[in-house]
Amino acid sequence: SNLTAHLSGTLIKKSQQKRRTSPCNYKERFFVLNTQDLTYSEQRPGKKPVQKGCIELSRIKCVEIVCSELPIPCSNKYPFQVVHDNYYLYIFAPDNDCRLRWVRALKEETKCNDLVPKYHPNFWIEGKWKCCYQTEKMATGCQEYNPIGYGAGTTSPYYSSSSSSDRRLSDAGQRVVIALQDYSPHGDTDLPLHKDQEYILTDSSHHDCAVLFVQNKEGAFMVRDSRHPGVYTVSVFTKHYQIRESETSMFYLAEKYLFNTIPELIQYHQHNAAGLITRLRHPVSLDKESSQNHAELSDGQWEVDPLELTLGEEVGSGQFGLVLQGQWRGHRVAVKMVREGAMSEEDFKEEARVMTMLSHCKLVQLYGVCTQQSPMCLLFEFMEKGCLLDYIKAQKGHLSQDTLLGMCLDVSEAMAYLESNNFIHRDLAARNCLVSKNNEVKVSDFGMTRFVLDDQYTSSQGSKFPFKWSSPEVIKYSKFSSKSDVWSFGVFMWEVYTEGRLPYENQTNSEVVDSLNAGLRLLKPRLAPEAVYILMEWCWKEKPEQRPSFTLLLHELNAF
Ligand code: 4IP
Ligand code: ZN
Repeated sequence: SNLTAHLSGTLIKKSQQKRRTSPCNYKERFFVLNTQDLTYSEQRPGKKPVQKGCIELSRIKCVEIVCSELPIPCSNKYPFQVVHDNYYLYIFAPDNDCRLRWVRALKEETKCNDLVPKYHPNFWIEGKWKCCYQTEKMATGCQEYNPIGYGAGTTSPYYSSSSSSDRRLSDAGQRVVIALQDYSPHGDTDLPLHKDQEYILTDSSHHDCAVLFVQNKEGAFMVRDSRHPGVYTVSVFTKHYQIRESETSMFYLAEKYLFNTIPELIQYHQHNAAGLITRLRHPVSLDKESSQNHAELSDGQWEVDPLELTLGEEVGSGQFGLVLQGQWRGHRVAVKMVREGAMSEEDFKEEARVMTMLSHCKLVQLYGVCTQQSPMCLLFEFMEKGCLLDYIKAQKGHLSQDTLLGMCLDVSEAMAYLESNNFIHRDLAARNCLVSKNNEVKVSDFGMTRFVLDDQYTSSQGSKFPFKWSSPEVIKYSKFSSKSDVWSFGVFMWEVYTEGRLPYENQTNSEVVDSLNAGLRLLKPRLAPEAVYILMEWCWKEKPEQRPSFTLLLHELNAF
């Protein structure tokens, strides 16, 4: 077939860095694929080409597109990989069609080889796999390899990939969307997206255009494909904004706020109106099941029947009021009684559904809410040993290195989970973590500051604002993100390793801001190993994008 015909053309290759001393460079080469091998040569004007390399096809273990958000340092922007022997050859095509031609032809020629079951969808760069953060170049892949067709395994519930030559599915009335840029998967259920490739929506509700805003509320929004192919629109109640792409291939709705991916953009505007008529408050879905669920839930699935709840003694007090011990359906629970006027209850009730769905062994579980009575109360998992900050102070001098590291690990696990769910904590600190009967540390009060009505607490001008845990961009522009959580996590680690000291002990808030601006950071706690302090400093990078993700932090901490 014409797929297997000899294919040739000029592409750019990255040096394979076979030796430790190999340079990292990008060279234009003339590639030729025939039935035996893939060769590349240097073309010299007016002279015979000189062959530089030859890869026997039988030695190839994987051929796939590379999905990466990293800037590509050569003029061809469409990377693919040829894995052979113990080497990764990265080749860059000038456009996506060209890339797909090569990938398809190479896959066709190698489909009967001894192939890898899994591959790495992103680059190996600076000693790490960008996809899974493994630090071993020969580490097993993190994504199922699909030897037939390009575009990797289809594990996502939302998308199935289709090749552009196969339009039968779209003829059957399904919706086809086109990826605006490469997207590399961050979790098992994530599907890599390849720029310009078509995807069939198997769950069209998420993008259906003929949406009536059933929830006729300010801030109801949805992302849909517009009438123009490949263009997305965000509809906010009655207004529609087109998602635009900047010259630097970033996405934006409002000019000044640029994002690498559409999910990041949406997440940001869920918290910040930034030029829109309102922030994106209520995602609207046409999915029958979920809207039905929503209806069911609003008359009470996470709604706790006060008759099922037995209240016990007081165990403390929190941001919203008293905390009591209680008993509910055989669980020991912590009941937070919400003081009148302390919480924006309507907003919270809507969010409670999302929050009860967040469930991880290192997160303090929200079981439900009791809104039928006043004051409203929230039911949480009961944590026998109370607040982590008090716990470490009380144990001062008796905490082993393993225990200290374990606390950081527990919390980074919970935070990696929140991060993967695009959920921002906004107030991570030792005082907001709790200790279980088995000494596990769990993260509590995630996202709750959004419902606090006390200005002194929520405004960065306020006296109760958690300044010393806040990143510069939060202090300056209230720009919250998982990366601002990462900053707070650095401070949290510092609290752990100082056994509960107050950060910047003798400094006022404005002195703290001045010293951060001057590039100063908290000093290394005596108990912190050098490697742990390096992680802290990494969390305190001025620019949010230079800070590690929680997935990466978790990985690093696990390696100690
Ligand atoms: C060379 O760098 C070229 O990039 C080679 O590519 C590359 O070989 C070498 O990588 C790298 O050292 P210099 O030109 O600066 O010597 P090409 O052969 O296309 O010129 P690969 O193996 O990528 O073909 P190492 O890893 O072989 O050293
Ligand atoms: Zn990987």
